[in-house]
Amino acid sequence: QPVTDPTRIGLTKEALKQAFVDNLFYIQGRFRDVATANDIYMAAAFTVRDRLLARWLKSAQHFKESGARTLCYLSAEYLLGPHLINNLINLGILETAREAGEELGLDLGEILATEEEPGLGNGGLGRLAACFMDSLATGQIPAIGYGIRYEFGIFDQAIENGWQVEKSDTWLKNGNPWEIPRPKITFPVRYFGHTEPYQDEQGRLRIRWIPGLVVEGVAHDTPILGYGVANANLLRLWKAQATESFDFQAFSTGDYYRAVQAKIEAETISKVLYPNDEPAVGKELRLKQQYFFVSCSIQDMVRLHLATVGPLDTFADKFVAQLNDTHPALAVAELMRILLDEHGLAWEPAWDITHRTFAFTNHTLLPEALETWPIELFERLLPRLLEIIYEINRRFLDEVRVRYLADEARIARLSLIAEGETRRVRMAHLAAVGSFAINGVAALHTDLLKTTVMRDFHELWPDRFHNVTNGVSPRRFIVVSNRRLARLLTSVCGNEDWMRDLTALRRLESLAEDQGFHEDWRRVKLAAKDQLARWLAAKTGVRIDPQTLFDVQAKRIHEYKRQHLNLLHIVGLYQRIKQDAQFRPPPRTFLFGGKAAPSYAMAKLIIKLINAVAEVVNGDPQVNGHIRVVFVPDFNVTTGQLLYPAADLSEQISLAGKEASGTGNMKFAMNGALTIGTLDGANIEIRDAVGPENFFLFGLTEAEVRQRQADGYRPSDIYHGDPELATIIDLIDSGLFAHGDKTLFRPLTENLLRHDPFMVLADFRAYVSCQTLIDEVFQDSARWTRMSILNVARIGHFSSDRAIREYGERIWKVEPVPIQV
Ligand code: 26Q
Repeated sequence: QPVTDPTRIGLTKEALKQAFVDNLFYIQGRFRDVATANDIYMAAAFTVRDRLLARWLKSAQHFKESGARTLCYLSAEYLLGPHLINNLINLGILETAREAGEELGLDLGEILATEEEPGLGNGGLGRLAACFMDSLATGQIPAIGYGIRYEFGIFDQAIENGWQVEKSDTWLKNGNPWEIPRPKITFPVRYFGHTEPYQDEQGRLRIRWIPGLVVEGVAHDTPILGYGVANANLLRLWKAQATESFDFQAFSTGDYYRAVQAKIEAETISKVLYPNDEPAVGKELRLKQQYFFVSCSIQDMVRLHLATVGPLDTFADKFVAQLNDTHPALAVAELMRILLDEHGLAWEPAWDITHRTFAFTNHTLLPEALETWPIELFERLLPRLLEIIYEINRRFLDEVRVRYLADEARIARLSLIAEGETRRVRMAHLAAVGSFAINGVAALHTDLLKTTVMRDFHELWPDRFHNVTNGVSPRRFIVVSNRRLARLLTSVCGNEDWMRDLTALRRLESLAEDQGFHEDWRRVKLAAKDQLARWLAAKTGVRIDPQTLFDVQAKRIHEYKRQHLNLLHIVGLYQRIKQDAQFRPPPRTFLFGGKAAPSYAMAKLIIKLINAVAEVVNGDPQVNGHIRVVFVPDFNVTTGQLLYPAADLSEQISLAGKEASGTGNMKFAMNGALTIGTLDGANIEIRDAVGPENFFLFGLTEAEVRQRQADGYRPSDIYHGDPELATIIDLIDSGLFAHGDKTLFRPLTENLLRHDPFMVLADFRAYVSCQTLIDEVFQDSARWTRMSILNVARIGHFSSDRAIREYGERIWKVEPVPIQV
């Protein structure tokens, strides 16, 4: 029944104040004078949550009654960022809430800063899932996001003595007001054990899986509200708990210790996010996690279908499920298992349903990042799923055999099973075979997919391949992150429509030469730089000057992303500034941010080198007025919101062909940073959109990279042919940045000289020349400002709203279903 209590749903200042006071008393159980910062945050969050609930329940009810086709996004990661600010904006009550706070003597900024962001992801892929949830709701597409409720998300990064130190992320310690636990929505998930055949009542042969361990998944629901609409979708994350029956079994034999052990083992499954953005070898718990959330999600979809629509033959009409990389690829086998074993369907109709349900997004071309699992582990942990995968493979390879007349080499390449010393299941092949659509995340990436890792699949099924270039949420990355820019854009556009149609920013083009507007534009940028500088000083004691060029590289630390190329440039500048009194480029502040996978030694050494160079450069009075280097600790959504608006220059310098898309490139450009970048991932399309004259391009093309590699790339030749480069590398080896230790950075320099798999040295000269051009252009502040304005004016295509529209039209065939307030 419609809720009408204004204290629960009213959007006026008075209603918000009343609700806040009520919640502080009745939920937090506090009088104002003893309330902690967390009490106040919780009361504010519940005030906003109440206002989401009416919209959410109405959406759910309407979707159910109308039988709306629903997109299920299956992702092991959601890097959401703080909820409160986003929900205030989407409800359109940010300013009202600020005023309500003021009248209660509360500072909204402080309340917002109290929230612990849910860091349930590593980087790009997890953040993409969060942007997509935002855009799905905004685009009024009925959707459920399924994933894991990690008790510990991505680690908090501290820097100690220049090294990364990981601290556990305790985001739930003060409670999570955004989630609603659903203790009655639970599903059993089986592991281990064996399978056996039996005859069902109709006398048909069926398979039964007798598990060795059963764990339960409990739904935890978070409403995701769209911007400026009443639609709210569901983010359903699963938490693992021990099943009661399992406990009782051990208790009844008097084995209390074993019962408790079993409980711990069960709860371990959703305990912690794997902090790697590449598969780690053979980690049983990781495979357990993947099956855990996939099984709960598919069981939930089947339950919803049976409860609302009915017969399973229409399952793929009601639902479409997007696999966010291969992490949820087991869903293909799990849906088959449920249809075959639990609902008694024959193989062909079950496969028809399954195959019409799934679509698959690939996010990487790096062969080492393609997920495979040893058969031995698979067989032990998921015996029934392996049987099903074998049968999928048998039928698939029969098809291939007929089509290619027993071309054995091709059959081996396409097989879901990689033969070799240890046989392994290829998850990308499982996902591809089980899906009706396969997509890459940027034009170049999709082209390369078709010709490299997925070549044989593309030859087999060319029509299944699509490109959907990534996008990011303009709510999160402009409105939340950069209030001043948002206000300026609104004043130019005359209204806030650009927030849901980012291409409306084209109107800025007419102001690209306007003197007065230039001043407004620069004021906005300077204020963001100032804000970052103040935050950094308070947080780390490091002082930076907002008048300098802010050059930012913020992303996971990876050799292919080439943070060390950036460093070589910095060391080169340091050296030249010291030795040549004539050489005085415009002052720059180099900012780095990003986490390294805890087991990735080279990435950690790169962080150490950044901090080591920072220590020497910043401590040298001869140069520290010209360049400064800062490593911003704990790059996450919250710190990103400070960095993107403050950047003048965005570093997107991966080796061509390695970065599938990149999304930071879009976030920076949306905030008026100019890009120095290679022809990689979405950089290519960004450059086309903003105009090549407004983008600093350098480096080898992907084709040139392949050619150089084929010709036999010898990085030491480059070292010997470029004295400046040699000096820089020698300087790093000299111990200058390591208090005399000549060996500390050897693993890095030796790798560059001997192997240089990401061709840092090959691109060095072009990179430095491009940086020199940037120095020149930056001094012409009218020219720089014009370029910056044009970047924002032409970045509209990279909104996740556009990406979701493309998925909806080309792949999902879903339609908006508006909800009335
Ligand atoms: C897999 C198996 C076991 C453990 C961990 C993983 C794992 C986890 C996370 C593998 C990969 C990831 C994350 C990958 C990722 O973030 N990829 C990025 O996706 C972005 C969104 O499409 C792209 O923009 C980036 O180019 C891509 O690198």
